[in-house]
Amino acid sequence: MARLVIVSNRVSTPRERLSRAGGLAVALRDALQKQGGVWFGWSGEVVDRPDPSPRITNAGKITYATLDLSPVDHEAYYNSYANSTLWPLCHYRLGLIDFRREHFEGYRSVNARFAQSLAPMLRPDDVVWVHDYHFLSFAAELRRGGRKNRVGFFLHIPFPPPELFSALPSHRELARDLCAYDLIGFQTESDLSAFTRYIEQEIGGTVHPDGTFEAFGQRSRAATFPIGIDTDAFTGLARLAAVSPETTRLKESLVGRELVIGVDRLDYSKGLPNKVEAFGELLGRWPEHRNKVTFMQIAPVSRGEVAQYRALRRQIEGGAGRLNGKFAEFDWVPVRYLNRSFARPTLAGFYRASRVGFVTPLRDGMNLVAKEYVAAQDPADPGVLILSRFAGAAKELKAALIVNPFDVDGMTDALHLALGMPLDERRSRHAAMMDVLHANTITTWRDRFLEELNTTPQRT
Ligand code: ADQ
Repeated sequence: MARLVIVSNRVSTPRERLSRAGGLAVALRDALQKQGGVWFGWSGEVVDRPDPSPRITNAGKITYATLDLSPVDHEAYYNSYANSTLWPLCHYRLGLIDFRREHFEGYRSVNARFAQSLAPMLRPDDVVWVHDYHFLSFAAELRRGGRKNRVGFFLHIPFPPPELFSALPSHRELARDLCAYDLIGFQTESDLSAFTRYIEQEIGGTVHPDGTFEAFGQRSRAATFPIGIDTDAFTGLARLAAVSPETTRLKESLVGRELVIGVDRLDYSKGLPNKVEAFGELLGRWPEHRNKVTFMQIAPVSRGEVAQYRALRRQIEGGAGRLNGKFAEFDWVPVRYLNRSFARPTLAGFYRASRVGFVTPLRDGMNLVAKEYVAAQDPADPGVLILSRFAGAAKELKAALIVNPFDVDGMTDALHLALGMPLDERRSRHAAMMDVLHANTITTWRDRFLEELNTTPQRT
């Protein structure tokens, strides 16, 4: 069996505890352990003079290889181009894009440096799987160095419609780089169709019904691979966590009140201000929920160095503070807002203790929190998932209460409906969603992608 090489911005090293690592990291690590291989990427460190050769750690059949970034590269590649240009663009937020040619050049030069650093470690038949928007140009740089390996790419975030993507000043160069991959995976049909429309309309390429396409004189293939979770493992975690000290303390603190839970990175794509507003509307329109329901939003700060994230944080703090000031009682605070993350078993227990999972991103590649919330429920007395129609997960979890996250009134109605939903309806919706989560797990996703990549004809 050919060796597998995983490339991702952050590498989940053996030192990282599995309780923090998450289903994706575990699934990739398992594949590397089985086939033998390399996990390559950024160490997470920023240093003045980065070593050009990767830092190597071996554990079992896996070699972990990581590089540091210089402060200049970190700013141009990570903070600027990846997180202030590509991230808003792919989440349909043209108004938030900050494009500078020098950031694009910095992004490409980090892609080039990383590819050049991996190249000497590559064997001719290694299969390379690159993850996410940080490395759109990685395969092109490997090809420039003469590598003919099978190289696949999976985009974890949405691909925007051609009308938006073509607003990016460097869109053609980036698309040309992307076409150096042999297989390009998207989360949903709408991402795939946005990409193939771009190839046809903007580039004049040809797309065939099986997803293969020709563009920029290269041949590649695009397909959908909706990411899943380790469903049974997460259900097991939640079952155990139902009686953990943290879950017990949480339940005691509610004193019989219902809990609505939100778990998101603090990011403008996640629609947090609208959620807080909808919860406030609920208490305003239906006074019977006052003092009976608590909304707990867990939102660890991410990308705190990017200005828009700092502004968002202030906006949510303001919204939650006003709402609490208006409705709180001496023994009840409507919104609990926590800027911290929790270990996965703790989260699993919190999901299970919540009557409503409130997952309403404005745009999201998939959203695994939605899937984890469903898997964590007690089938005999499950909670209700409220899910944005603009999360990739809504294409699969059709039995959720699907809402438009821009429609605060509609979200308020959904909260009211969810809190009053009868047990038999909750059970049947939950069972329908569990069928979906069992049919497409993180293992199914990984194996399907690797099988398709392994059977792609190798370049000569
Ligand atoms: P994210 O934007 O990070 O991921 P999401 O899929 O919701 O979004 O979460 C990924 C993981 O992080 C989940 O396992 C979740 O439990 C964990 N997580 C989120 N908030 C947390 C918190 N407060 N504490 C602890 N853990 C937390 C990107 C894309 C998504 C896509 C994933 C995977 O933006 O659309 O689903 O990649 O492809």
